[in-house]
Amino acid sequence: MRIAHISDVHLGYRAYARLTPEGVNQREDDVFGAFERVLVDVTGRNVDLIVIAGDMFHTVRPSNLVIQKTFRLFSRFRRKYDTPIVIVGGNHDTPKSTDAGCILDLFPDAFEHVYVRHHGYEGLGFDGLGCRVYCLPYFALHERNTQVRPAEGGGVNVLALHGTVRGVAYGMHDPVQLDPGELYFDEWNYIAVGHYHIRTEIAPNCFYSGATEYTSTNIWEEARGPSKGYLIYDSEGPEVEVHGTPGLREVHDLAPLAAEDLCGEEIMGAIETQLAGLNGLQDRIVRVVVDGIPRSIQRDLDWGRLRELKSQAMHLELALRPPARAGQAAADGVAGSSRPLEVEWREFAEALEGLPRGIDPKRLSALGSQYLAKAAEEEAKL
Ligand SMILES: [Mn+2]
Repeated sequence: MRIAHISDVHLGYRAYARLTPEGVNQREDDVFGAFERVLVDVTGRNVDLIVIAGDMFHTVRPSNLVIQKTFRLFSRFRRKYDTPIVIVGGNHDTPKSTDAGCILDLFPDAFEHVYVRHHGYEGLGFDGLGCRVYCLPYFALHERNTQVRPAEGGGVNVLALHGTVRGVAYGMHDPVQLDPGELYFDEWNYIAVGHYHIRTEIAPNCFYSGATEYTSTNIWEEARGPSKGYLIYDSEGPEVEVHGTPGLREVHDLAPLAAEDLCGEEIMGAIETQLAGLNGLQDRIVRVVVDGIPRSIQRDLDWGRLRELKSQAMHLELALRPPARAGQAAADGVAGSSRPLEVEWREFAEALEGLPRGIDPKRLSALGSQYLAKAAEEEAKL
């Protein structure tokens, strides 16, 4: 059987001031369009089940327009296909308290074969498919009092969860996190994880699919990572399939420009050269980083020209970073000696340069963190 694993769609996400001709925030429209195209793409790939592993909506109270558009989309989909859809509650679309009511509950009420779990850990049986999907929503993480393992018996067992897996997802500050050891990889056929927007392999049968669009608080980090999209688990296939979001808007985080010893005019020249490499700014989201530029030099930049460039792009962000203060590095070193080994490793691994071809720094960093977590676990047993 084949299962599409989608997560972190974030319908209703908004950014920047640009509007569509209809007056809708352009990025909200982009994010909706991305989901729509992903669903169409999925229908062409012979999938038996669709799992949305959390954060289908960006907020617990999406706008009426977002709700209407999502309903129409599900309705168009249901008229043509009866593929079951399992939606797991994420931190963005599930209110903390159950008495607030959850927007996701509208979907199984309105459409057949749509299953929603947003509080509590529960297994859903799909007898016709010979499959069970266990849902571990974000707000069930803290109250899980049983081990997250499938019940005895055959068939395909899938776990769908939304949350931070320690040592794999970075920059997450969730009070409750999962250790990789709590996931019992060997007992599941597949584990579909949502929450971290960057596609990441946790184990060969366990993935963060990553978001379908750039909607995290750090889209530049996402832009440097693997492509946006979704995954397909095939119980007969050799490995998990990666599918990109069709028609995705381009986001570029350009390599930082070193501005030490350059005058304003030279820095402008470097910016122009870098932007020219993009082959047009129109429709793109771009960040230009200028490192080591003193305030006195910032005044010398051609701000008229920069405004013109900004108006050409969907969004152009200019990050001007003043030179590091003398003694800063030494101070970091002192502070560093008392920091956890895991943090030390991550910063070291992510700063490595000139890695051999085919070695992904993110993956290297994640692997090291996994080994550290495993070692800590073993140490705790002694
Ligand atoms: Mn999310």
